[in-house]
Amino acid sequence: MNSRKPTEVVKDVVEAAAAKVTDALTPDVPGTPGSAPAPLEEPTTPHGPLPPKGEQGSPETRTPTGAETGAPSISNGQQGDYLTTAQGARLTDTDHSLKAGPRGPILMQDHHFREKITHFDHERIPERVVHARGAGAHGVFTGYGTADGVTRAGFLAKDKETPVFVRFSTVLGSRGSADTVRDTRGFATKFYTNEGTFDLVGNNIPVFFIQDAIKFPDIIHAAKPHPDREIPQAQSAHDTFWDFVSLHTEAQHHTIWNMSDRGIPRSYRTMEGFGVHTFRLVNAVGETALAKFHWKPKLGVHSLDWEEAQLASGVDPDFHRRDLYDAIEAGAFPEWELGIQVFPDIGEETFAGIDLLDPTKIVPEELAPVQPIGKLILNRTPTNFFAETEQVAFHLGHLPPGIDVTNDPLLQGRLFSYVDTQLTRLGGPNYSQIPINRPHAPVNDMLRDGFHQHAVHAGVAPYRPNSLDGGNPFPAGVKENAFVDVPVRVAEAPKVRANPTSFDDHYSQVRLFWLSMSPVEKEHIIRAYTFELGKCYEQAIKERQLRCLANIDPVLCEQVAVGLGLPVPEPTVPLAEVTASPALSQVGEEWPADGRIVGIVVDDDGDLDGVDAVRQAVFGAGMVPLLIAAHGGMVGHLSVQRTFATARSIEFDAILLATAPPPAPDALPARDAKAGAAAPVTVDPRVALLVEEAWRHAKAIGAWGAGVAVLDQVGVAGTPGVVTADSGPEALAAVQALLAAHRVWERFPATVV
Ligand code: HDE
Repeated sequence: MNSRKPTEVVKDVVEAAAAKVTDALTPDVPGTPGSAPAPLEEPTTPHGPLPPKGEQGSPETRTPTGAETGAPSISNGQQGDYLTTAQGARLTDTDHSLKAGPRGPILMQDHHFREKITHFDHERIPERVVHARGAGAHGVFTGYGTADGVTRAGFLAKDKETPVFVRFSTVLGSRGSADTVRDTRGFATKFYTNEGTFDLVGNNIPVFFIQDAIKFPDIIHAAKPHPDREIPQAQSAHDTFWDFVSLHTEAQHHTIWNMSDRGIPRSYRTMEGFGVHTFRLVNAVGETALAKFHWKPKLGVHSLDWEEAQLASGVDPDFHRRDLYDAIEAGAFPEWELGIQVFPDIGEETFAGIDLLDPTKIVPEELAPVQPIGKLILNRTPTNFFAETEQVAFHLGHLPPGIDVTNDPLLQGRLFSYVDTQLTRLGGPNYSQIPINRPHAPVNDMLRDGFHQHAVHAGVAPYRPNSLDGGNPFPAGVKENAFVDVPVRVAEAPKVRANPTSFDDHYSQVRLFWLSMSPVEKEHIIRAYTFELGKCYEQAIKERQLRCLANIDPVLCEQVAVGLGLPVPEPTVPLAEVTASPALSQVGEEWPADGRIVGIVVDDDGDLDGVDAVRQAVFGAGMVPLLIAAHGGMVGHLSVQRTFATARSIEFDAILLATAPPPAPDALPARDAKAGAAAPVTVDPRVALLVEEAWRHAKAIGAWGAGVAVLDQVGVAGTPGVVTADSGPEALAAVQALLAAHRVWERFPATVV
């Protein structure tokens, strides 16, 4: 037996492996797969599992009923130096099945073979019916104490820190679909509060397609791939989606948000989040208020360009997932403020004429400001995707004392759906005992048995009242901080399948959204509708949606009609008189550039000292520099992260050119179509393409020294957001200033106002 502690052995192995790799070849950019560099030869000296990467975290080790165990989380998954069976018996060989002779049949008695294959056969679980594609991260929430007057929820108290797990997602695509498709994004947060877990299961869009939960299967069936061919994957640009939303006009508000830049976020880090429904808050003396939850990203709300999003779907389908994890690894921790809009709870459940129970309506921030109540920082990536991101189970019925639900008919239906779905997805009723779902508050329920029961319950009386277990567990009162349902009065009314008439207004807020957009955002909305409807086959569906657009705005309708080659219909309802809400626009301010990716084109003859200085300055500014050169390995004393063959513009927020590299030896169209250029070129065509695409996507471009020649060749010199400077650091400073506004929108003047 090895007498040394596993951690000591691990440390030696990591250090020995690291020593073999030169500093120059281990760039301090995020994304390396393991916690130690891989040695060239296969390691053969037994030692324990390597530790997770520095930025990785796991669920705290808690018992199934929420008690701290004190065990390090790494001991959860695997331990010991040797390969074993699931029962811990050490194995000599996992490469050969047990056979009757080397050429004979496999023997039934080969337990290791059967165990390995059987387990493999069952590795997959059903993916989520919606929000299947997602990425999670751990973090911490700190209360500001500013919500104390309206809610007694303890996790919002001043400086109170609560661990959280957040899962971002798309809605429509299957688990392996691309991140950057046009879609709504999920923004679900699990707060492990010591008064019980609170799940805020929201989206990046503050309204929803439907007003009643019973319509959820309809919108999802319409938006998912067609049932016959199962295409298109993760898209709304198809007939069934537009068929439904053009007939079911309460969906028009959500649809315009999806057609806006909100449907193609730059990053999970640059999304707002919304609880969507109105919740009811209860303070320490039992007073209630109505509230809507908002997440405000520190970096501002930013989006991709549509062509960029489409390219990313192929070039890097994991674009958002990678961005989230790379940013955390680089120390650019994503950050949001949680805020609430608060409304008096005076019976009607309306505010400024807006029905607070209608989930297709917002309350403009200008009418009810968002008041910050706490801060969320994501600072750890998961150690294991399946265990954490796939198995996390949210439910908006997971509420701590101080936060309660309202009668929003969408919310009411969701209260049913989330438990129901986990029963199939996670294989039974005990999914709260899976490590990522374990509460951090003491659990004493009377739920027993069932598939995958992890708790070893003592006692004989899981029922109440009992005397055999001494009466335990006892009901708590308000004094003991119990969750008390607010005794809201329910109006006497007939039992009906109907909506309140206030839900009938389907267009006023759609128009409000449109009128709140800046000109460039309006251009993007026009192109999105035109693209999506242009992908439909049925003429009637396009015409029907144009009728809806006529009820939103004549300019929008006309521009889309022109693109579709169809006549412009007349509105069927009067255009609503609305006041724009500037808070809905994404442009016009300046934001920090943390975690942004700057691509720097270099070659052996370029200003390498200047590039080094820029690289350091990019790191210093909390961004990530990626050097792009003709070949991998080293250029001078600098390590290269991307080559002309592997780089694509979508990966970079800005491009800096230190050189105008001539076509590299592999600039052969037969080998790399990107190298194909119709006319002879002096600069490598892949570099020219990089710059052209970045320019088309309104990105900042900077050049110094020899790099300036690329701008001339591509024909973008002197255009807005294309800067030249005498040195690398000066070029970077100019590009950084442009990055603060996210994109150089003025490069492409808008035609609508
Ligand atoms: Fe969901 N939703 N939803 N939803 N939802 C699910 O639960 C459902 C709705 C949202 O990262 C499912 O565990 C119904 C609105 C997010 O794990 C399912 C209705 C909002 C996530 C379900 C809605 C959301 C889900 C699928 C109509 C924004 C991903 C897997 C009444 C406020 C959570 C699962 C994660 C997931 C049902 C509408 C957000 C089937 C019936 C509105 C972020 O239970």
